[in-house]
Amino acid sequence: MSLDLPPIPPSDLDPFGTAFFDNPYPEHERLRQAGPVVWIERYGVYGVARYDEVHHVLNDWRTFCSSRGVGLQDFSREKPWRPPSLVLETDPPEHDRARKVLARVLSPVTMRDLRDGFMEAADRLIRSLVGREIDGVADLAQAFPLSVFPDRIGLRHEGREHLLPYAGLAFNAFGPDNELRRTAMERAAPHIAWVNEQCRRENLSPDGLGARVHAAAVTGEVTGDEATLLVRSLLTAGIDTTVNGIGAALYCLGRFPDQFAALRADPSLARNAFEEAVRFESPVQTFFRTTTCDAELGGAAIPEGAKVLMFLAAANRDPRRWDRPDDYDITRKTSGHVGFGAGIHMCVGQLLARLEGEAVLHALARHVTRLEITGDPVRSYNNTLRGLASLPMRLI
Ligand code: OVM
Repeated sequence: MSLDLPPIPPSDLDPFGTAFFDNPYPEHERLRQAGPVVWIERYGVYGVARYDEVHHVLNDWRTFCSSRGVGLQDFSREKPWRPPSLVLETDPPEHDRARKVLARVLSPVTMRDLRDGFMEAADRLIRSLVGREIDGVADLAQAFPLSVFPDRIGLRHEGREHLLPYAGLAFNAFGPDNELRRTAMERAAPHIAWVNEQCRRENLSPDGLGARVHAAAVTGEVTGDEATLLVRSLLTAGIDTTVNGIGAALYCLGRFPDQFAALRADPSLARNAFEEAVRFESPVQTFFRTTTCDAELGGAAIPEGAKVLMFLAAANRDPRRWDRPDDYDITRKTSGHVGFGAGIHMCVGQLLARLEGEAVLHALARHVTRLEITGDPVRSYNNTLRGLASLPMRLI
């Protein structure tokens, strides 16, 4: 036993339990205070909750790899529930080839083409909701992405109801074999079958983003089967994430009326107001990495083959990094938050996510004078995603 490095404080927390999901903030503070690295006894994994260590792990892919899975399961010891993602669950150099294709499809040039249509769609949706009692989740946070994303991908209309359950399953699958994950797996078969089928070139409209992923197979950059798997990444990561991001922004603007007033006074703050909601709520709460060798982290010794759980949400509110971390402030300098991750795996769809968020918040700023929460928000439980199942509200 090595005595020259400090012991790692244990934690009996269940970071995938509903009690924690109901109010993670006191536990986040306890984890940050315990030390730079903690030992999560229940699952036999290391945890990092301070900004510096989370940022370090995200930026050292050689030591903290993704190819053994970014959930609790170690793919080198257990069979993954689906063929691994070619971007999320790979390391360089395989990762970089796949990433390049998606980065091109989700580039600033693509955003320029999508922008006007997204702004108009958000305008129309918000105008249709003003003066009504609505569910901010179903009628807005889900309705907006579902009204733009599947069409732009080039998906057929029939079966789109599989998209959110499939994403919910994929994000639950990163967690332990708890009731959330088991229940999702029991119901998974029809969602998996539909999504996998839609990823094929012949099932995507020729003018959509899905077809543009398949265009990379024509030039030989990837194989046809790889292109199909890359479209699966768009369908897995592209919808429930933005639903929860937009939901987070609505929940923030409802709880902090002075911030909604500031947004109305200056609608050009819409994009930063969305970004700050991603920092504040962190729709993607956690990801894991696996050590490729014996490593040192925050002064602690971590053996090879260990899982390290990154508490992205805790890093995004670490007082060592952020002033007034628990304030939702739409004028804050948000850069550096890890709500989209960091390093080589940082969200490849972040421009599309921001465009959706900006479109919704810009429309709210122009068409809504009051945004009121009118009933109890209902939480949605997922091993990775933080968000609401329902948010009763009135737009005036
Ligand atoms: C993927 C993917 C990427 C990011 C997040 C994610 C389920 C999946 O490539 O399939 O969450």
